[in-house]
Amino acid sequence: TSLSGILYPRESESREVVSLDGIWKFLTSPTEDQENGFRNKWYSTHFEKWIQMPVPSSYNDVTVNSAIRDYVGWVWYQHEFYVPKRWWADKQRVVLRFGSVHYTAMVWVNGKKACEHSGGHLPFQADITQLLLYGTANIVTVAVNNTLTPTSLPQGFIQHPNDTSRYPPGYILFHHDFDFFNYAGIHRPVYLYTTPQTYIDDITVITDIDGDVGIIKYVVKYKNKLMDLSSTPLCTVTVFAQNGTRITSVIGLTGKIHIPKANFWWPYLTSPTPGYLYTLKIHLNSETGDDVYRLPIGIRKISWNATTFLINNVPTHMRGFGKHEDSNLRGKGLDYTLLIRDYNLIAWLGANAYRTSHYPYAEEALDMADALGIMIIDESPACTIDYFTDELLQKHKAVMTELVRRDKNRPSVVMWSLANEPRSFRNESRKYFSALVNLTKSLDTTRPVSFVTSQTADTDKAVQFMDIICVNRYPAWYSDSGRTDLIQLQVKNELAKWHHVFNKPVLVTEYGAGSVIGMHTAPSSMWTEDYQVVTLKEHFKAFDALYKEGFLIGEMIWNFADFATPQEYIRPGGCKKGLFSRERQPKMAAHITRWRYWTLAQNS
Ligand code: GCB
Repeated sequence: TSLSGILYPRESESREVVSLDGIWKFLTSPTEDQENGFRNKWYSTHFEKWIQMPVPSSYNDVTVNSAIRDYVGWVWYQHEFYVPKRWWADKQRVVLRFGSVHYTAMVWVNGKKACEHSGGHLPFQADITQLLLYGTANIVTVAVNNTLTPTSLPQGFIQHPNDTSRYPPGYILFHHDFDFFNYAGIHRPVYLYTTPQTYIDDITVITDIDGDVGIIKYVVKYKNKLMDLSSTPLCTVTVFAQNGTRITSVIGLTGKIHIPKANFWWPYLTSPTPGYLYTLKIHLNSETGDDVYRLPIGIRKISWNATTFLINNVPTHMRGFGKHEDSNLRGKGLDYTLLIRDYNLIAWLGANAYRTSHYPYAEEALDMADALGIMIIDESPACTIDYFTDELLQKHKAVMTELVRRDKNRPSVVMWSLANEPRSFRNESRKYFSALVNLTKSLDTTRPVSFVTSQTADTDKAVQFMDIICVNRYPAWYSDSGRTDLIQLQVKNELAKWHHVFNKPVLVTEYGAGSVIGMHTAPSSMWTEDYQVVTLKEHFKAFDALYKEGFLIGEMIWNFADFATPQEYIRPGGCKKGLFSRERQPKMAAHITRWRYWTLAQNS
């Protein structure tokens, strides 16, 4: 049986959506007795002792307790809620949906297991119709474990050191090789939503263009919960323009719609109406009643060849950065204020693209990208894979399947990134990535597939399978530290080599320098804002030369904003390569990037 759909919960005339966000009860398991909560069935009654925890949010930075900040293992959340009796009377199907819980989650409703999921950053849900009590209090309990293993994505490693002269018995040392803090908790919204018994389970939309005609191909999948239907439901699909005007309707669970003189989806600053969205209204009529779902769509076409990346047949350069879901206090918790602030800054910079480094971002963030015309490189949570095993590959395939299922209809998503900086010099990475590319291409034939390498054209074993070469490079930072005079020469030679060895377009997915906001020297030196500015400027010159050669398709700075890392002596309180501080205020580097990106936009 194929995976069910995971459509974003949206209200309609047939669906209700209720948010369970708010302040939940929270407690940690005793470190030395991780099974305690399971043995004593913490999910079957109200917690006896707890602290308050906001949802959505990471739990790490909310308290003043380092044991909670650095906790490794099972933590528990609990919340009480009500559902109306009429949902039962009206035979509604009720679904509980989590936008993301990091990393492993087990969910109980009124003491009964509802679902489990492993992998942060992607949604999961369960039909809880039969577990609910209608018209009286319900309890939802969620056990969350942030432990990463050699077969989780990303990978992590637990050590139990036995040197008792240095570590007490039972002491856990947890480490991972990726460079950001392993925030954990219920990170994204929790929703209850209803559907009728026969419901729209999934929608797949593929768009194309022909002259000024927009083409929308769609497939609607429905499911039927209880009885067998005696006839196939009637599906009516109506297209609405952005201003709400009805354009056309067709009938059928699959179909192809032509929109004459269509408004195509264009990236930011390439059209007066970037991010133009139509609405596809799906109306399913069956003997159990009607179900209605509205899906925003953008009409656009992606193509690429050995040198060029095109949107709607127009060669397109990406101007952007890598980001993180990261901010003070909330960690990776979705925050609407931060979300809108970030998009205001993206628009201010004149950027048109970013990579969801190093994991899939919140659906709410991608909604904004769809609507503003920001191109997204949609990355899986496979950061810094060290060891390649069949077990990990199976997990990675499952994650790519979940990611494509979630984001396949988004116009903003223009490329899949399978991983960031895996150890792709290892021979095992060849088979591993070839299998992953094949799987991803079988799930989506319309978008290029890549991963982000930190290897060289001579050592990398996996880039050969990719559509586009994505490279991270830190001249004058991690190599030849302090030597900004070498940047132009090194960047030009290296990127040209990538192209000439593989005959594919090249995208710089990371480069930059750390700067502590407010720190200055002349001449510039590492960690000052001046040095970050010089580093970027030298790269700009190299990129301009390479655009003339024709194979560079874009530039992405590391990083949009400063973010939290594990505590390390190479990081002054986190990764400081942001154009903005962690509080989202501009450094000098933001101003020169703004000047560059607006200039590039005007010349394109
Ligand atoms: C990288 C990684 C990124 C780090 C960055 C850095 O190559 O891809 O996750 O944050 O370097 O600043 O060290």
